[in-house]
Amino acid sequence: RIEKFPDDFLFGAGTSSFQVEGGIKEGGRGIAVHDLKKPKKGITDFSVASDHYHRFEEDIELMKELGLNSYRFSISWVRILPDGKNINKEGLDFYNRLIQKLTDSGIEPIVTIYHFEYPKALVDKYKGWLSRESIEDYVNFAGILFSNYGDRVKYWLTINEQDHLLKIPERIGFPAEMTGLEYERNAQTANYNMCVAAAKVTELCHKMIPGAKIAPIINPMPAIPASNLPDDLIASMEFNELSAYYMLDLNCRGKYSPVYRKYLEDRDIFPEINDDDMKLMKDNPPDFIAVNYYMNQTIAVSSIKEIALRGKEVFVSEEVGIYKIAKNEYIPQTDWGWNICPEGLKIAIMEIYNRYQLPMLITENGLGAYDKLENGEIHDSYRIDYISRHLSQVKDCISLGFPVFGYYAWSFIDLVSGREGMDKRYGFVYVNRDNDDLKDLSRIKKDSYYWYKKTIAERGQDL
Ligand code: BGP
Repeated sequence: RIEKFPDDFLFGAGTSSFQVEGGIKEGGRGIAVHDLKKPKKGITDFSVASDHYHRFEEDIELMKELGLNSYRFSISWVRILPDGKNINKEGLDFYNRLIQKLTDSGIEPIVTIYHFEYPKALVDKYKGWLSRESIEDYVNFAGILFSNYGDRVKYWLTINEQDHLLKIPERIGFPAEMTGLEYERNAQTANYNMCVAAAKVTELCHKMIPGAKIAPIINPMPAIPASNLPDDLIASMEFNELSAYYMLDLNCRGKYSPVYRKYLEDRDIFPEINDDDMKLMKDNPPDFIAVNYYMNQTIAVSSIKEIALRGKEVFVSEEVGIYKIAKNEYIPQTDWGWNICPEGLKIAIMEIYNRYQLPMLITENGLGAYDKLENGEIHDSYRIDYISRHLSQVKDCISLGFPVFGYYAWSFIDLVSGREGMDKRYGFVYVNRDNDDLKDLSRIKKDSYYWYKKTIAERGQDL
């Protein structure tokens, strides 16, 4: 087993624009579809978030002190193109200053082009990803980023977690009334359009930025069979096919896998495809695969013989007649019911590499928890435990020869969680605010911040 992580290993942490920036009405920013979603009672919206829009310089100083050699963030589509078409110079300037400050600080920027922030203007205009016109608008957006930042940004990520994005209607601008089979069919069209768009952007990136590397981002939840019943193993394999690989197969091979194709055809929801698009995807595979890993699933066969629609609940979807989620006495859960299974990260790395033979970057992994501020300190030993156990699995994979070249904890700083606001915190740096009280928004280093600093400095020798 290797003693330390390699010298060029990227030790990073990440955020996404709408979850961390705030300032949603500033700098000429337009409206993104999720801005319109009303949060649950008592949960904050994204209007102030962690105020990174005003404090990014202070935040980058904290990254530098921590010793991060890379930082993953996303660029808000609606800051750059508020109406989806016309460039907003203030938005360009903001990210220009951010990227400059990172590179001046010796921190490698890695940019997610599209992390859940879709312009409302494009939904109003042509129903967003349901229309083929969406492809050109995404390519146009990416091209603007490549020409403005390609001199300093070498690593690009196309679409954050397309596999999960498609299950969250408000993030793709589908109307709430759209449900059932109609939703499923439209989600397949959106998925296909996104894959074509990602292939075009991959091609463009290689043309515009020599030496740049670009990847799709997947959030796999590798399945463990619930028992030694062979049918549970088959159900687990089908779960992986239907929930994760369908997207990567298009991105990396320009193909629908047989299981996925059959699944769609049985439901009469296979999208309209054409040979030129499939060829485009096949000819423009990514340079690596970005993996966001939070949890595994334990899967049992579902014996009810009927065709059901996929559930709308993002993380516990079941397919009646194919698979169901089972309990696992060996796997504890977070306060939000997410399985904690570091070995699942190793399983994901091994399976993805064996299927695609591409290098991998772990672009998200972290623990959402209720943190308690006590006398100006946050003792988050639970987060240290979670991250160290996952990083240790990454070290194991590298020792075995799997090409993983970086790890980004989620998140660098506390930010607004997708659905739980500021209650569910992920950062190494605490932001002094609650859901309903902005307090002073000051930054406080948690115990995990000091732990990660030491781990990076020693290149993970204690893991
Ligand atoms: C990933 C997203 C992130 C982040 C994370 C944690 O799916 O890419 O943006 O939100 O999950 O999820 P949550 O905030 O719901 O706990």
